[in-house]
Amino acid sequence: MHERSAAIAAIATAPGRGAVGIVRVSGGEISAVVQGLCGRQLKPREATYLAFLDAASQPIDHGLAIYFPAPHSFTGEHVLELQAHGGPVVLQLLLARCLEAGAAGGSAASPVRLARPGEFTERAYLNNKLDLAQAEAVADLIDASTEAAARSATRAMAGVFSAEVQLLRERLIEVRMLVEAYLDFPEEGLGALQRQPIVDRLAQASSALATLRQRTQQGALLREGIKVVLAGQPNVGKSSLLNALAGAELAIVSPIAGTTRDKVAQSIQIEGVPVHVVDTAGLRPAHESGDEIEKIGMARAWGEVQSADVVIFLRDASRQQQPDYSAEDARLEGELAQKAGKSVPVLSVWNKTDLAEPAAITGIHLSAKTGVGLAQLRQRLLHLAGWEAEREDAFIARSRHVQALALTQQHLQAAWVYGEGLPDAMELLAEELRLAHNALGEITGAFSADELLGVIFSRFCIGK
Ligand SMILES: Nc1nc2c(ncn2[C@@H]2O[C@H](COP(=O)(O)OP(=O)(O)OP(=O)(O)O)[C@@H](O)[C@H]2O)c(=O)[nH]1
Ligand SMILES: [Mg+2]
Repeated sequence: MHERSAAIAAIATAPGRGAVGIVRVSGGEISAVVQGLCGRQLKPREATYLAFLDAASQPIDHGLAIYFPAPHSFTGEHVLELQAHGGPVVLQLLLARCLEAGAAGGSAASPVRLARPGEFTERAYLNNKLDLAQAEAVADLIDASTEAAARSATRAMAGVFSAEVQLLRERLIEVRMLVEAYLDFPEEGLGALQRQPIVDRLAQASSALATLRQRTQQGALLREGIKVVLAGQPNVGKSSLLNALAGAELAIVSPIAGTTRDKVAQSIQIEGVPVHVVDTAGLRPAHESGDEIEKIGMARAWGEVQSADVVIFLRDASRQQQPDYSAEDARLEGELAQKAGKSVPVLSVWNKTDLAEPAAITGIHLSAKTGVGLAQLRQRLLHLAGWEAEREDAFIARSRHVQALALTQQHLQAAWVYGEGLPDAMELLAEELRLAHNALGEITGAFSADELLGVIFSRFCIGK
């Protein structure tokens, strides 16, 4: 029997106790499980209150059973859903009973095994109930840590994202049709009349892609958030700033230089965007650094800087007049810019402005103690992350999608260049379009060469 047609079973609700717990079975033939557990066959899609029976026909629990015959179920297969009391033991008993009843069904029935993680959704994808992007959105909705993330996951799950991707693919297919037709029938030549539609459609596809990329990037931001690393000399107030941003006393604050030795991380959210803030050990020149632990702490701090999306370079406004302090600050600023990733912004932030006004006008001025300037810092972080608050149409997305769209754009740009040199570069243009089309197809998992052929043959009168 094919591996995929085996029935699978799992507890669908979260572990622990709850008022209700659900066991779900999905597979090719599950009537033995229905019979074994419910003592009869069930009407489709109707909740029936009954006793869930063990092998000796004794009740394990009472609850609701619903049978969804294929293809009208989440997975597209026959599905049995048992809603029982939500205790871990009772749910384990029910699950074990489902496996047993499947095995007892004889050769006519599918054997039932435990489902792998995500396997119900995987089957929904394989049975064309969802495409890849929608399947991912199911997981994203469950994992969503903010309301905005949940709303954009719902949009993606409903297929809005996939539909946009599909629209763009159709535009590419149209250009490809024109190009491939020329390649197949070059003797007919490419006059101005035929060049223009190709160029026009390329332009349309490029601009649609640009919009889609923006919306997707916003969605990736909502899902993955950004990592902000607090770096600076000892005692400038990094731990105080972490605590102020988090609104909780997470890291130890003291006037002793070198208080923080290890990194302290906390996730906060700003307007629904997850921001992972990392407080680090104060940085001093290597020849000055104290004991072994402090050296390890500083090495970790540099490690964090290297993987940051944004670095906050925190400076002490009350010490700016001290030559030693400001010389070290200038050196550190250079080293941070060098060690942070190439496109990673290093944001200069002056702290302790309640004690002294910073001489520098640039950068953000704040006081972790009084809270002045915190709101401005939050906005600045969102801005640096590329967040556009007014955009309400973000799609929850993964870096996989963002990368696929970036790749599509690269190929479209190359295609554009070849488009300038038509008709000589026709074959190169065709190849770039094919690559762009493939890259896009990876998002929904829809790519197949046959699809393009099908469209070409159905729309073109090839037998002329
Ligand atoms: N007046 C004033 N004092 C502050 C402010 N922020 C921090 N401090 C004080 O500065 C001292 C050092 O603060 P921390 O937050 O421990 O500094 P840090 O940068 O984490 O120091 P290390 O962990 O040693 O690198 C403490 O005594 C804080 O109370 C501020 O905005 N205003
Ligand atoms: Mg500290």
